[in-house]
Amino acid sequence: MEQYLSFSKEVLEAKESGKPIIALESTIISHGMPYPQNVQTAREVEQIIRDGGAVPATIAIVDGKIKIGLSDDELEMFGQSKNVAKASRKDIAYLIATKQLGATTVAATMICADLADIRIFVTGGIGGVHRGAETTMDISADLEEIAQTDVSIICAGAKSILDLGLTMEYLETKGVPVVGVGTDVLPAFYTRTSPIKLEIRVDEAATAAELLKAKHDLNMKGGVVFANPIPEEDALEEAFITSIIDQALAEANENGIHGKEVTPFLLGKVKELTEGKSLDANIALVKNNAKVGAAIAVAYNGLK
Ligand code: PSU
Ligand code: MN
Repeated sequence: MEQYLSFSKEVLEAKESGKPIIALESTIISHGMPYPQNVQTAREVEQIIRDGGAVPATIAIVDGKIKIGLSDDELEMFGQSKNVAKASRKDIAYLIATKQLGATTVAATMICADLADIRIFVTGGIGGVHRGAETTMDISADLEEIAQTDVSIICAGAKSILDLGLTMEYLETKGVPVVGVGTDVLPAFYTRTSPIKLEIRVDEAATAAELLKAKHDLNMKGGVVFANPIPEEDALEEAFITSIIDQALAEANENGIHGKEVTPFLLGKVKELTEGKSLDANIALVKNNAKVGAAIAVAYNGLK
């Protein structure tokens, strides 16, 4: 395994001293946000995690290895996104074998975090069941990964570019707990609410940590999704974002966008149509997730 994993000094020291570590993905940097906001956000998110008493480990594939913790230059390189592949589960081995740069999705970041024995992962939103999946079969590999890999995610729910109802059905079938953080309904990324009720809610990081401990002690595989709503002051107006998402979806259809290009295309389109408001919201919610994630990681570490 050492042949494939390369830890940053900061992460290595955290491992040795038993500090809580939080995984971060790199697709959000290379394919989820434009430069330079992506790099700036990545740096700020890392700092929020440090300020919260945990250690950030941004994960990516570089030069035939899985990097657990990126240097500042590497963050910059992934931010400028030249020749960086979007790496999901299916791509990892190939990108390693051919020594190409890979920005890891939620699914791939979970696999790498698991190999590095990191159990908590902060990001913006997870992939899910796309609208129209009953004919396209476009279901993100993120869902299958959450079902089988023991890494838990703090996110702001899923975006309504997806079919949220079908995404929840999929997770329910797979037995993935979706936990509302201070909420009884699934947050929809840009907005704090959706019509979908959640059956599990936590209001304290300590409760989240106890839940993770029980799951771990019971040897239950798979992750937990902590759905943490975007802060009120950063949320977008629901009717506004809904009409824009509909427009972005229509353009994706007209342009025949499919496969791994769908999510980056929609994110870019939504940003363009909202004149950057979606990007501001995205940045704010990731930072908020970092804060909450750090608190959960610290509490969980305290139970070990
Ligand atoms: N949602 C976002 N921003 C992102 C992604 C999703 O708001 O950057 C990325 C994540 O890396 C996620 C991936 O794992 O898109 C899902 O892509 P796909 O639907 O192709 O599996
Ligand atoms: Mn897909």
